[in-house]
Amino acid sequence: MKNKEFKSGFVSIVGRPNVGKSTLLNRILGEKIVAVSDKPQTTRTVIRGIVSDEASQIVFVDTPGIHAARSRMNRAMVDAAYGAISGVDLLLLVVDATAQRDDVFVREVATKAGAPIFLILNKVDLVEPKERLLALIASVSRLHPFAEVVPISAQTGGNVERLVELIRERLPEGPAYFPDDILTDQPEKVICAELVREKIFRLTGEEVPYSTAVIVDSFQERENGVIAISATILVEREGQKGILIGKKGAMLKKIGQAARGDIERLLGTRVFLELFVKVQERWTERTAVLRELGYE
Ligand SMILES: Nc1nc2c(ncn2[C@@H]2O[C@H](COP(=O)(O)OP(=O)(O)OP(=O)(O)O)[C@@H](O)[C@H]2O)c(=O)[nH]1
Ligand SMILES: [Mg+2]
Repeated sequence: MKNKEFKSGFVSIVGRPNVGKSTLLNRILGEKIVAVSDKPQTTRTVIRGIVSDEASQIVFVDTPGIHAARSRMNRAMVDAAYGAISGVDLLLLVVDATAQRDDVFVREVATKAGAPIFLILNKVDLVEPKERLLALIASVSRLHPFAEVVPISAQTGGNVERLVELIRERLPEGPAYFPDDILTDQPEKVICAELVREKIFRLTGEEVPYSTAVIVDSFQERENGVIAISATILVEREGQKGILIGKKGAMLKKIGQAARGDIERLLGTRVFLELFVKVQERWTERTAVLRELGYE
């Protein structure tokens, strides 16, 4: 039977914050389902992205960046990332080719991993001159017997197809874990909240994104095919609420428009998006809220 040769596996994408893990997942899927921003700690939870074809299914696991966490929420984020290091078939350990390399960290993850590791050198579009890349590959290869060292640009897509081929070659035989027509294990509501959160990360400054969470309260398809979404943005202080709403509501409008564009592209239908801002003091330290958000 053809079924016998079907290959499948779980592949975690791990690394320090801001190295491009979520950009890579979106690039591989060809759709934006996870938030990407130039601020560290954009990703808060583990989100799976699924790539299926006739002969295989790869379940990619995007994870929060591993960092020295202080708040309760951040500790939960890092725990989630460490949790995704084991129990998978392959690990993509992503490093930023343009940043100072953290060898201690790379070795630590390599020691904890129970699966083969591909060391992914990302952002190579920024590496000049190109000869530098060879030196980088050589030096990173000395840190651990990686199954592969793969230079890519998640942003431009450079070498990403090759990476997916290399992953497929490594997959064990196994069943399809998910239906072949779904992109992620997360409900649409969660992805919509993620896309709104991304806009907050991109459009507001320093502290605001880190005090913000988004909950989709309702998601309804109307008779005319329009999907009506209503979401609450949580912040920790009145001042942050003011910043998010902006002068005469300008900032909230900007966030809503940008998020609606992404959500419409993803769902392939017109969307009506309504946003509300609510202050909930110190929610990043409160178990009940963290649970409701799926962060703990
Ligand atoms: N030039 C360039 N920039 C990239 C590349 N990949 C990602 N970036 C940028 O790097 C920043 C961080 O990207 P993310 O995908 O959010 O990084 P992450 O590793 O998921 O970050 P956390 O979720 O915070 O752990 C964003 O500004 C991306 O646009 C790349 O290949 N080249
Ligand atoms: Mg991320």
